[in-house]
Amino acid sequence: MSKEITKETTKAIMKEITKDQYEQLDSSFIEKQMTTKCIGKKVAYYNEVDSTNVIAKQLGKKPDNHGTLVLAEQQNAGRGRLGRNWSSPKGDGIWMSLILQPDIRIEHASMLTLVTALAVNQGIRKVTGLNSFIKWPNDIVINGKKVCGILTEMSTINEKLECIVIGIGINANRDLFSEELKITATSLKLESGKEIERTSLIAAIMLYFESYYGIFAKEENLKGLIHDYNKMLINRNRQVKIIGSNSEYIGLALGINETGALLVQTEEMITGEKKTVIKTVMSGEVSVRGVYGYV
Ligand code: BT5
Repeated sequence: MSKEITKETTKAIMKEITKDQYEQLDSSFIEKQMTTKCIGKKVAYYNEVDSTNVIAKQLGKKPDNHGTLVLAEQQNAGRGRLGRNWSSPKGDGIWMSLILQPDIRIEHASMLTLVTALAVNQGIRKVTGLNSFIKWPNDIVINGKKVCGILTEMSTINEKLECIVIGIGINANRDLFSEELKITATSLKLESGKEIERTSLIAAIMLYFESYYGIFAKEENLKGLIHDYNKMLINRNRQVKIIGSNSEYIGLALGINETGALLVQTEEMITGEKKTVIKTVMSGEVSVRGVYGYV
């Protein structure tokens, strides 16, 4: 049965067409925009993938892919941390994974999430002028809502590091979120009222990353980045709820230490007395929430 073409259906079709005319990403154009020495100099672009992190891990098995950036227009099975989903529709996001094949100790790899958060945050500020902040350890937030998430994974062979993959998901020009997501998520376009040129943002983030990564790699810690990171940390000097798998507690977030752990001041009963203690919270083990909301 054919459907009657009404004003409403025409409007809906036009909306679909416009939605499809997004700024198409182009790997050779992005490579030309890159002003880095190595990071993001090679770009592997895909129209549609399950997850750029999965592709990046496969490419990371081949040597000479240190710094290669995997980009996709759409992810059908985008991944968050701890088995969660990452919503990655076509055309209006930046879904990318950076491959690193560094000579660092395995236990230091998780610090790269924080190095990346700093780079993404600075890139967003530079290109959009928005006041973005870092929500420890892996989110970038604007006005209390999440605009970017980072997922660092690695592959090892015989306990030796094969590659590290840093997945970065940014809601760039997205207009709509599901009822559930719109409570905590936003996009750069919704916050700035302007369409974002994704290529410029990708290039800016890679440039910041290369510089911060160089500082991290000297001693394989965050000593040289703590000051900048803590300045951008939205949780700093705020009450946070630390949610572990078996317990949760509230405390005052003080900032990170040089291993990237969050220092949280709280009170505990020790031998019958209430004492102020500073807890060292490691990423991967917990979720952090504001006491009254997401941040
Ligand atoms: C993250 O996990 O924030 C890491 C997200 C990493 C995504 C990138 S995209 C490129 C690369 N390839 C992948 O497959 N992944 C990486 P987590 O902290 O666990 O947050 C996940 C939670 O964020 C979900 O449970 C939702 O509540 C929410 N969420 C899902 N999609 C979102 C979106 N597009 N924007 C904001 N929040 C979202």
